[in-house]
Amino acid sequence: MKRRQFLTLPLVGVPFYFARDLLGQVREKTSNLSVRKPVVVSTWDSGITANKAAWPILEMKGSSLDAVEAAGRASEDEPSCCVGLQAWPDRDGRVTLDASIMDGDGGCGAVSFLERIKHPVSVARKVMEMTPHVLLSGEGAQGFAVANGFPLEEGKLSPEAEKEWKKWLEKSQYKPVMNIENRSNWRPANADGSDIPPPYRFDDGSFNHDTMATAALDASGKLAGMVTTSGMAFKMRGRVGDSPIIGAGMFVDNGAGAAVSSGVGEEVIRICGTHTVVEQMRMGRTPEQACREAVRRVVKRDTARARELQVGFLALSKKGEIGAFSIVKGFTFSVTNSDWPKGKVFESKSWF
Ligand code: SD4
Repeated sequence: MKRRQFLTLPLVGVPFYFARDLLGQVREKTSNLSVRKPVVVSTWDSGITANKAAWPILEMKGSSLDAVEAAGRASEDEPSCCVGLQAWPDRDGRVTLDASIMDGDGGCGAVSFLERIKHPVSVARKVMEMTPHVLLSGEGAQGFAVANGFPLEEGKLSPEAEKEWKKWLEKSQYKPVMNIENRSNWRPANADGSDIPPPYRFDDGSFNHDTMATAALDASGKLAGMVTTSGMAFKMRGRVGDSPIIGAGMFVDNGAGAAVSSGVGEEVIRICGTHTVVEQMRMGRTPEQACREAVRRVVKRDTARARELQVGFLALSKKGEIGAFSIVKGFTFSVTNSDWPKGKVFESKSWF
């Protein structure tokens, strides 16, 4: 498709509606967003901020890798429950960060269980560019970061995080909050929204958000992706989610497309989520169909349990098609390109 178009393909009545796709499965009614490149897409409506940092780079014909790193850094700078050093801690009261970055030629780097470093996404890029490794973890990742000039921060919880952690300690119950990251999900009782409590809003009234993941396609047709997160709030100490696992939280291949995920990482790791999505695109599925297939695999494993959790996949094909799919309603994503220089938010379809 040459121009940006939002296509909700009304497949009823189309001769191939009941046709089987390349993988032999019945095609579902689907939608597809095809946009002009360069383009950047990020998870959630807070992705608008991430995209805002990436867009000037892409607009100036910069690389998708630089663009996604800038997006990650912007998210890490923004106070939130779930990204960067101001985020909520693990159950021992320590903030541990996971991040990954990947170009479309197999270059990738990641960090997990990283403490007291402000920009994990940039450390991940250094791992990619300066080491023979893909993933550095914990103390070793921190030492590598410091050796490469990243300041060692204080390691103190933000006031908001401390408050939430203490509240959590009263019950010590681990239950991920569904769609915590989605601003548009909040339904204030007061017209001005002032009654929405933390974790949805901070005391200054600004909104909270969660794991940020970005994919970009640059002017030269190259793809890149990144994810940055503090992982699940109040997780067991040492827990690592999908975000720094290449092929789980994020995967990119210039020959097919890029995919990122947000939600309960354990479910994503089990099915190699984003690798699944990219391989589905390679076999001819649209980004949305590809994301749906990954969601289907999560749901199939334990349907009753799946209703209680959220996993969302977001994909960008090498041709500039965008699609997403989630388990439950409420997964949104932000798109920025020359048609939407300030970004536009879409909601994905969901299984339930
Ligand atoms: C994790 N996938 O650590 C991350 C958390 C997340 O929206 O994405 N939350 O499992």
